[in-house]
Amino acid sequence: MSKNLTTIVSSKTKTVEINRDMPTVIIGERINPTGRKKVSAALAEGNFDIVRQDAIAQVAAGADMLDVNAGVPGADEPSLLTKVLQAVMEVTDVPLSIDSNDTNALAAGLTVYEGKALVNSVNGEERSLKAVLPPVKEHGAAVIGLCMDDDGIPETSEGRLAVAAKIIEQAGKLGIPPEDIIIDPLTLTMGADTKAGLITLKTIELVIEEFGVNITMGASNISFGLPDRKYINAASIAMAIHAGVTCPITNPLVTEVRSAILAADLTMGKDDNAMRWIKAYRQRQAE
Ligand code: THG
Repeated sequence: MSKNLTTIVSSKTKTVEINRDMPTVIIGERINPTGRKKVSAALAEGNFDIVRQDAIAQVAAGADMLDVNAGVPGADEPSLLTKVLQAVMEVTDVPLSIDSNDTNALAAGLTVYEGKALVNSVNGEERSLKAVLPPVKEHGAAVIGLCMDDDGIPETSEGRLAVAAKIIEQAGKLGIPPEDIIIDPLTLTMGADTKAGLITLKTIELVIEEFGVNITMGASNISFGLPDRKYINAASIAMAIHAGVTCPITNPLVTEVRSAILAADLTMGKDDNAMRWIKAYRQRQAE
């Protein structure tokens, strides 16, 4: 039996536990200007109304955590990300994932965050490990480790496992335990390579077998460029949960996706007496 480590994240008032025996933790993906012109424009003007609405709506739809990305091209990201985080903390009490490629923005986000954050992300590049892991340790945060390094994204699952191993080892040297590392096998679109899903699923299995850590993924990436994305996202997320994903980044407002997650949890024995399934059904009926 592989290990089943528990990751704990928190807000000021709420704690979320992540492990493979518990219901899937949904990390809402929508607070992200990428591909959303209106959101980019609003953020650039310092208007956070859409962000607040996206936060409230995702939590109402079942998000257990929210991913917060403020990557507007040309903006001062450390400053913008801290403001967006503060806006989200004003309207919701779920723990947050601080999402940026800018290591200064991640560090700035950690200084305003109240609770134990999830930092999204570090990867196997020397530059990333050096810049991201020390503030994660300093703030006692958890961190997502992406399976890519200075040579890019390995094509094979074994290659991605090796990057995960390197991240876990480097973090360990700084005193960050494996419980505080959530591995992302990386999800490329099947619109470009129809073997992409299979590689991701196999990576999940290998990483769990070896380390027993929690696994996330940008679950919607898998369908970029393809039509009828919601059906692809729903089927693939259910399979990923079977493989061992415990905290996918996805859109709970898409009923097909949220239902697929609940159905997968039910099938995996993670929904006692089908209470969560029935509650979600009643909520939809009431709307
Ligand atoms: N791994 C980790 N973090 C990540 C990703 C990952 N963060 C960002 C991203 N990938 C996950 N988040 C999203 C957010 C939105 C979409 C996909 C992934 C998406 N949005 C629609 C689009 O672009 O077509 C538009 C949404 C809208 O207009 O409402 O698909 O892989 N660790």
